[in-house]
Amino acid sequence: EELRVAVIGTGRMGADHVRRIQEVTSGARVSAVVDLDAERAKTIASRVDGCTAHTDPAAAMAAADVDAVLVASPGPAHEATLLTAFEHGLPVLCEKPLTPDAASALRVLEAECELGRRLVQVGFMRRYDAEYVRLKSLLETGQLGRPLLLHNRHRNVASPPGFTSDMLISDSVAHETDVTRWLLGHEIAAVTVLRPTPSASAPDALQDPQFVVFETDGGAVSDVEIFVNCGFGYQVQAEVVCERGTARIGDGHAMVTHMAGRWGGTIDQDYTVRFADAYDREIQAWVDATRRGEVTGPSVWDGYAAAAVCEAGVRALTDGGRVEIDLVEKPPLYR
Ligand code: ISE
Repeated sequence: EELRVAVIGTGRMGADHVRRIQEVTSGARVSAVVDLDAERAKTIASRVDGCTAHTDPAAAMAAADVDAVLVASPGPAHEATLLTAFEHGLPVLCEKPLTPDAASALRVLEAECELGRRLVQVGFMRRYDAEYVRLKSLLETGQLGRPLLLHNRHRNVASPPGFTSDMLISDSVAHETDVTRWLLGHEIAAVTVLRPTPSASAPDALQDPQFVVFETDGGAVSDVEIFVNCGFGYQVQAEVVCERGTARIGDGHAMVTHMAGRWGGTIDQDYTVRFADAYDREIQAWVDATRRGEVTGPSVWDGYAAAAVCEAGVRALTDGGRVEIDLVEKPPLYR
């Protein structure tokens, strides 16, 4: 049976996922789209056979021809949508962030625990990127010994309108909170944020770049350079320093050219391009698992931990100093 998916939110990611499900993913089709902007929902629905357009997520989730939900609306709208999906027992792929803060993430976590089974996969797509997967597999062999340090670089060409200094943490570094936890298998226990003099290319009053330092409960340190107006390309790199060696990804040397007295290559400009394959694999894995009646991938626990770390990170950015993170005890559902 083909999985009939309602896509909630048809902004940049939502519209890309509609295209992906229709053109790339096997075993699924989009049966409904939802957007507060009715015209936008109608336009996107009109491109897909048998797809209905809605402005209210609850109406789409109540429809008979919806088996699963992909949530790509803005973060503050996620909690209400997730709780409604739980009422209908619908499996969900929820784009990051799970919710904007720890308290709301915890409410979602408690609601899922109440159900007694997982319904949600959180959209931390880097876990499906071929290079990250290779790095994770290498660490798991133990050949390099214990990880001591993780260095992350996260650069965007330019920040979108309305992007705030807090969002460098809550929207961008959110990915490195998950990468750090997933690669190292540790929780993040404390965060410090340093603020270099902003780049002249950063829009008014934006604290860009920032340097974030995570301390983990396993004794490792993970740092993140986040620079969302670097101007030259979309770059995500990671290097793990272990007791017996190091491993690094994201150099983007897929093709090196030598020409006219120079050597070089090209740099992707955008995450929908750099992580296109990761998104493809993420959505395919979600569809496959859902059709088997399973839920895999990053969980609500991972979404909650990321929300708690980001909230502490924003506090560290604002107040300065080191902020500790206090997670609730991990419920059995996620162990
Ligand atoms: C955006 O929301 C993402 O998720 C991208 O992966 C990240 O690079 C960007 O900085 C965020 O704004």
